Amino acid sequence: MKQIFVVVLVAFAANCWAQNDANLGIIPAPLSVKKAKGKFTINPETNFIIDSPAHKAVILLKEYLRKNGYSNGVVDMNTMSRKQGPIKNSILIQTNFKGNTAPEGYELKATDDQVVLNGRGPGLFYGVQTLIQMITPEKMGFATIPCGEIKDEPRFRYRGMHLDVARHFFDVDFVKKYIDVMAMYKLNNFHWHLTDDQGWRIEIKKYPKLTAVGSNRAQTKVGNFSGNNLDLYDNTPYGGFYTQDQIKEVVAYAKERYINIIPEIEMPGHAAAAIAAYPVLSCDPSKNYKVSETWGVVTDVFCPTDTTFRVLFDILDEVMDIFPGKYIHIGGDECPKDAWKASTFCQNLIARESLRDENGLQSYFIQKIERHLNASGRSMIGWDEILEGGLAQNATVMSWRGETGGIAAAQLNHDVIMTPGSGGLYFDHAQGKSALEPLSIGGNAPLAKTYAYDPVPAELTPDQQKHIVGVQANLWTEYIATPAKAEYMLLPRMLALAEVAWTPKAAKDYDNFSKGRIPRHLAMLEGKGYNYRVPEALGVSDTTLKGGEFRFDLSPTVEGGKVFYTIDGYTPRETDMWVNGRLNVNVPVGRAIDLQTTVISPAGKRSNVVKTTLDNGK
Ligand code: TNX
Repeated sequence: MKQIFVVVLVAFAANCWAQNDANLGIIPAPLSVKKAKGKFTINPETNFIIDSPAHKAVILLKEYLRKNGYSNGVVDMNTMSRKQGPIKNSILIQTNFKGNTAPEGYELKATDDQVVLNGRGPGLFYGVQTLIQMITPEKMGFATIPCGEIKDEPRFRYRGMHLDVARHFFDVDFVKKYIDVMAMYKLNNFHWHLTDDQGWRIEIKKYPKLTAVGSNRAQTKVGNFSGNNLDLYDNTPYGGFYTQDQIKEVVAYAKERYINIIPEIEMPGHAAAAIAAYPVLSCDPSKNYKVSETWGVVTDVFCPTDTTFRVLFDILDEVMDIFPGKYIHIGGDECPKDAWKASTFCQNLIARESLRDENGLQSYFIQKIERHLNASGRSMIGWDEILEGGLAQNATVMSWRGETGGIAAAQLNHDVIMTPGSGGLYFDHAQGKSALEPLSIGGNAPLAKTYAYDPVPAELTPDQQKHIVGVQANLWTEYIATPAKAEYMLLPRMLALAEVAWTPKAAKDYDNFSKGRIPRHLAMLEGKGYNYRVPEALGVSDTTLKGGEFRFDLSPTVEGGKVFYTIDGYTPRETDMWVNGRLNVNVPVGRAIDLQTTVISPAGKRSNVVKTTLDNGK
């Protein structure tokens, strides 16, 4: 039998890495990148010269330098005697420059002598994020930055990431960590899903039972709620909520990172936790209600009575007091009409207000809420069901059931945020073959699918297209009970979302993203303590190849990781041979061999195994 042998081992040369990449290693890829020869070296004498020492971007940069052991001077330009010419061996960061950049844009130029970064407000902050991504650490106190010129600004003004803390609760530290990684990738809106059937997670001072009762469920469904074991529960109480002080702290933390928070208070559906606390909010207060213990859509919904509106207005007033942003999300999705159909009150209301039917009543509900928000100078966002029965006046629509709702809303001149599950933006969907992935809700959204999404539908006219203000991915947490799993589902897909939201369509390139830039970023995220899904080895796929002599070019999807392989039928692991580079496999005539590969990261995280059958006429 012929031997299987390894021809070349290509180690990853980390320090020339970013230089070789067309996008200088940056995610999301900038609007324009002009590479140049050479690199700027940061050494202990390099000064950071800054015209705005109190700017949030500067605070972030100082934090980065401190955490990474750099002791460089950070000099206030205003205190310098002469401010002329390029000052050698410096990184000049300025917000008071003469020139035009877009509101969130920046320009960065790196030569051998100097790095200059210009931007205003969030633009400077994003410029610093780019600069940090370009820094490749060398020996202690030294680092390099590849030479080149970047001009950058985002494609969309709304770049959102959602987190459901109702189905499972995530504490303040985790939420901050989530906000940190959003900021690193230039996302600017955090959609905080604070209430749902399974839990009410925000303190409301006027209605303490919302959290005293509504934040606790008696137990939780085990496994997939539409699968087997329908009657299996964990028999363990579950709860958690944020105080208003904690929320204020998170709002301030996000603001430091140019991230706006959009709170979501669900109505009229997904309200079982609130109704369990205050049954008077339902159409039949005599019934027994409990905080939901399983998933799906429940029929306990708010009843459109005066009492309900008074309570909801009070709740929204407290919400508006602690969330200063323009937008308040009121849910609006998945509201079954059973309770309204059975209610004499609702039927009389429909008749009195000359509403078409229960869908008309839903619109009546939402429009009343919208007027209340508008009267306080805020704008309403709702899921696309708010279109049913007539759209509220100024509402922004989040299109989640495909793009149909978003298209209809844009045609009616409403602003739209695209977030379709069918577009790979539901990060509760699996990222690979479901048998190899942790429990998920169903649906498949691999990295490539998220990356390929384009938020602007071709059927809209150019004017209507302007109403597509941005894009968002959602992390629903029915099946995500731990921070480790939340991060696994988030990363690296959030990096693809960032590129969908930021990078011009023409500059997107999945090959460059997934092979050229992702490996370095995953290593960096690992170093910062994030969990993530390790993508399968590059250079192989789950398929059958015919022939006798095979050559593979294998590379790991995490920089510093290794591709381990077997040809003996066993699952590859860290005890096996590894190869980063060329692998030649010869298969004797009449035999078939399975080449199985797995990537193992520097910290020991592993990818799913890829099995490639090499068939020489068996
Ligand atoms: C639909 S998206 C929902 C959520 C679920 C999600 C699961 C939306 C507006 N409603 O309540 O968590 O599907 O993927």
